Amino acid sequence: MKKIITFGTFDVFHVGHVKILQRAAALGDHLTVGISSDALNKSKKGRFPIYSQQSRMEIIAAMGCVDHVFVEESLELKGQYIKQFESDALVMGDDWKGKFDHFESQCEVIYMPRTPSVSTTEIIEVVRTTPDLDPG
Ligand code: C2G
Repeated sequence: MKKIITFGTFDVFHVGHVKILQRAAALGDHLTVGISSDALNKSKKGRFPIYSQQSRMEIIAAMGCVDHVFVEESLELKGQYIKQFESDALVMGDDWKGKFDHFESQCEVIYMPRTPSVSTTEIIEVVRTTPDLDPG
């Protein structure tokens, strides 16, 4: 059985997230997803995600292609998570290209092309700046 692991925040869930999870799952038989904790996001991006860690976990866990979810508490623990979940391959979007090559001694490392023209940052910006969305 080939076990895949991937990581992400998956805030304001969108089709780019769906696609990477489906494509990651298709590379093996079992998919584990590490969801960045709220605290990790705050330290990494300077703000909390829009959706709470609990909601983000529930959304990802509800996907048919996902077998297991857990909270990623620290970026530095990736090696330990790969070991703990006995992952054969680490899959990440290519915005992370080259960043995780040092895990090649532990498992296969695969970068997948990002889905173009969709991002959480852009969705937040559109909601923030579109007057027609303002109920007031
Ligand atoms: N993604 C994608 N296409 C998009 C947007 C995102 O393929 N249009 C992918 C990213 O490349 C990533 C995954 O979806 O592999 C999750 O994206 P983010 O939530 O932005 O993840 P990030 O905050 O980069 O967290 O330990 C690493 C971090 O937890 C990754």
